[in-house]
Amino acid sequence: MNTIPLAYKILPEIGEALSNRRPVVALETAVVTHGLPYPENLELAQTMEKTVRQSGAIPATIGVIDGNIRVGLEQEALERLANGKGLLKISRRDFAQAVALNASGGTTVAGTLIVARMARIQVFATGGIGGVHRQAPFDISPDLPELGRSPLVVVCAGAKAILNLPATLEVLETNGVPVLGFGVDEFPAFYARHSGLPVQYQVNSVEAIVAIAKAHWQLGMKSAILVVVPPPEEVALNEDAMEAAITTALEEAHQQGISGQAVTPFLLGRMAELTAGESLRANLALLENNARIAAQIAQQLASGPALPL
Ligand code: PSU
Ligand code: MN
Repeated sequence: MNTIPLAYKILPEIGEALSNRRPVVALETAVVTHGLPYPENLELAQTMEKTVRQSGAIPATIGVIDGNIRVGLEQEALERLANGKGLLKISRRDFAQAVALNASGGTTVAGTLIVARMARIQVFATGGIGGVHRQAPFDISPDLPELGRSPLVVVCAGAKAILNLPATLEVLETNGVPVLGFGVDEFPAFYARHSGLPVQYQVNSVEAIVAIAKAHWQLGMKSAILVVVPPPEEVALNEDAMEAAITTALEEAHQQGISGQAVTPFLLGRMAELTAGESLRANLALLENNARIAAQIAQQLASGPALPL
């Protein structure tokens, strides 16, 4: 039987940083290909990379270009993902198709975790993770089981508010993922700061996050640590306005028979329209905020002795 050589490329700057134990932060690209409109998506990807650098770490934006799994994307590759046609949304099930058919696409949280793990990156910044869908409780994002098997600190603003958040927290627990609130005791609702759901534990410093992450992995746990950060106050949506828009978007998705991988992009797109761009503004600001915090965590993690991973 023929096997396909795993096409995997890492940019030299990132490879060097990793071998010298310098701080690196992984960034996803499904948010570029399927989460945000052009040109905001490209600007966002560039801003996140810049923020990571300014905060003292090397950005490793992950995606698939012409069947090559890439750790680090040059400007041209990033532009293709932001503005190209026929791009895949790549989670665990989708890599083989992309590699075998020389396709290109953005990696989701699940997809990015798989690649970051191969590259031994320990910190990852994203917006909102996937989770359990409200109308279809059997539709559980592959992000959740992947968090259960990826030893990384993942910084996010909770799970996207379009989801069933209590069920999402339950499935995180099932998968052994500690959920730490950064300066908050409540799970944020992505666009909004409050969900009414408690986090497992509130941490008030980067040092505390790193201490817990190290203990977790030294105990032999293979799962991620989820650090949740509410969106910045100035851009956060009011909870009631957000819920009203979500209800409308969910009804439309149901009426139009949207299913599978298309559900999340459809809902995010409609949210932006229904809130006259406010959800988009919040989304961009929280992504940048998360990139900055992730870089600080990466620095702190890199400053101690190497972990047995
Ligand atoms: N966060 C955002 N926008 C996004 C996503 C996350 O702010 O578009 C993407 C992530 O890549 C996440 C994916 O992994 O949506 C989840 O999709 P699904 O529900 O189909 O698993
Ligand atoms: Mn799904």
